[in-house]
Amino acid sequence: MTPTILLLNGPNLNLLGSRQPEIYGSTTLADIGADCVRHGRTLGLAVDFRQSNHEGELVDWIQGARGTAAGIIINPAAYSHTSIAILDALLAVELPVIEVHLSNIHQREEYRRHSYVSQAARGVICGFASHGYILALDAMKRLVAPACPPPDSEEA
Ligand code: CA2
Repeated sequence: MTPTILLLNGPNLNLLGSRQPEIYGSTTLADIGADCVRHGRTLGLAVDFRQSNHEGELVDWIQGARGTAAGIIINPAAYSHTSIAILDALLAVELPVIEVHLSNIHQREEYRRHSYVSQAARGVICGFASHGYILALDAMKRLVAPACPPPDSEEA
């Protein structure tokens, strides 16, 4: 069975491509989602790509991943720096978690340099713009199905 990766995006990321392109680039979230689904397919992973502006909805989705997803990739956006609720949900779900940020949060304002979510993450990728999501999928593939070839490979 194809493992599913839940890929979550936090508040305001729905605005990508429309404002602040000097920080976040000109790619829209829909473009990133389509790239992730396509790249996931080449890795033999199904990608369930979602965005919410609501902390509780993100917590509900993380809780719902138990038994349905093989791993979680999350760009928690501003909730990275504030949300113990999202941290607790990620710790409770007991799945591999990778945190992604478009920008290099360590090069920015002091308040962005700490992420609560990082405590639940196997790894953190930041500063590579939308390519960070692709890097996270490659890393997740190794965590969830290291020996499993993609569907179109000769070994499949
Ligand atoms: O670099 C990232 O991916 C961030 O998670 C983005 C968050 C920010 O709060 C984090 O510190 C770092 C902000 C997402 C807001 O995205 C916008 C996109 C376009 C226009 C306005 C906001």
